[in-house]
Amino acid sequence: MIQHSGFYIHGKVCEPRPRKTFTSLNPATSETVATVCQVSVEDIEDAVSSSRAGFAEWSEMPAAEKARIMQRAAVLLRARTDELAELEARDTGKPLQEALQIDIPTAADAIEYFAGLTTTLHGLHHDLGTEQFFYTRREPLGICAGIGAWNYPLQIACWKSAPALACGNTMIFKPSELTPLTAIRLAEIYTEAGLPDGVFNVVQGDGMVGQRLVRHPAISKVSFTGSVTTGQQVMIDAASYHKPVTLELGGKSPLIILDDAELDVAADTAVQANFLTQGEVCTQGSRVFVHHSLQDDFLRRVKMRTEKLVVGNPLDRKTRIGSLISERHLQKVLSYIQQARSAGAKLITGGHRVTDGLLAKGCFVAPTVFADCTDEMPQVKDEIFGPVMSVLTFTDEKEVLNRANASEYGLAAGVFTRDISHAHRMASQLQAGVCWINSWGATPVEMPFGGFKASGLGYENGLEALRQYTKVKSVYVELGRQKLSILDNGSTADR
Ligand code: TXE
Repeated sequence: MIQHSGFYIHGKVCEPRPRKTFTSLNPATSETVATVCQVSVEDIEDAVSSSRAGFAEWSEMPAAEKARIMQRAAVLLRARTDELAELEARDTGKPLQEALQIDIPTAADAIEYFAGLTTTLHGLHHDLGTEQFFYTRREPLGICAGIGAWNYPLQIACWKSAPALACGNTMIFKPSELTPLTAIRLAEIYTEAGLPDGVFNVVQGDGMVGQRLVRHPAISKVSFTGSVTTGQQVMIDAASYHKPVTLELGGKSPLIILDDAELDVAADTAVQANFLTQGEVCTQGSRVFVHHSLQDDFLRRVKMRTEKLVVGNPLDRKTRIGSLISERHLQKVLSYIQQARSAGAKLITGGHRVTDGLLAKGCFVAPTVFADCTDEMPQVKDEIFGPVMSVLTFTDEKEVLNRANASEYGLAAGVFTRDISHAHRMASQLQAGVCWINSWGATPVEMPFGGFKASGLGYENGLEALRQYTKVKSVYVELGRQKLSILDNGSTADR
């Protein structure tokens, strides 16, 4: 059934005037899931005015009350897991099973965690002797903009809104135009939980709408998830207004398997690290460096596991590989597969579009593994954001560290070894914001998440996120009489 979706301003869905609309497609079937109203310039002004009013109320509400509202929202969100997961699967093409297990629970985790931190926000008091002291106040920034990507739409909306709201800010959120639906449900849930009107507004539209938010003088901060190029543009636009940005961008992350690794665990994890959400994950472990002595055993295991993954209708619970987000993105992924072949990489499995039966209407690509890869090959250097694993070999630790770090990106990295001291030594040298040891992909909300180099700026999650959404004011207090050097002529007689 085709839905009609508006945007969400001041506690309600808005679509009063005739408006420009765009459609949100289910990429697995090419059917329209919803027609969505694109906001106009006036609508953005309405969202800002509403947010201003929301800020006046929310920033002054006692922290415990804020926490209770956010906790209620987390409970409501969890209670609607089935409905939200299905909507997310239709909007993104990802397997329903994943949306049930990852997208919705981790979205709720974020709201719950930051609800708990709301009452812990505090400044400090510092004595400077007996007559002076200062204290600090951790103040909200004001109206924040959240701009989302299409791979984890609801999770991204929660990773951005939960810390922002916990710190007393309001947020205007713009989901990706490719996945506009669950953000509206989140807004409805917040309202139902008791969030004052205007504290979380959702606007809909393309990059121009995103840019208007970034350039709006009343918006104090931008948190963005998306591509490196757009992230750079966001930073340039935000710089004109001196507004801080948090950027969560792409990656080309190395997963390193040392010669003493437990090979079954490494193979299981490499498959998950590459093929979860059809590889449309910023932390995809797409450069797999395996010690040369293990290559054949590793490839055998990976091939067997990969070929068991069911490519199919995302709504079928057995499906593990769903549809890519769009025909355009599908063509990009297929072009990288072709380039890998032309560059001499050896195809181990996959390497083609899947068009069996009804899948022909969608954007399905078989999970693909290439061996005999070299660092210069296009599929090894560039972020593909699709189900393509490149396996490379190495002989010694120094070499693999250099090669792993020789990337413009620095989002994630991982090491597999039984020697835990060795793993820690390597983690300290890997240029990545997140390093996993004998694991890949876990992003518990308690753990700061952010990229080095071109992969981003700032952090989401963990206590670090609170710093991204507050400013510190220092208040200096004089109890006696200030010593004024400019007036100090050695005598105090005339004072
Ligand atoms: O991203 P864009 P796209 C990578 C991945 C993917 C590529 C392109 O490699 O293939 O990016 O994806 C909004 N000012 N990632 O085209 O264009 C836009 O409307 C403000 C990695 O979707 O960056 C959308 O809401 N906003 C990533 C959001 O930015 C602007 C996840 C992202 O769009 C804007 C997704 C502007 N000037 C893609 N232009 C990750 N980090 O995981 C566009 N937007």
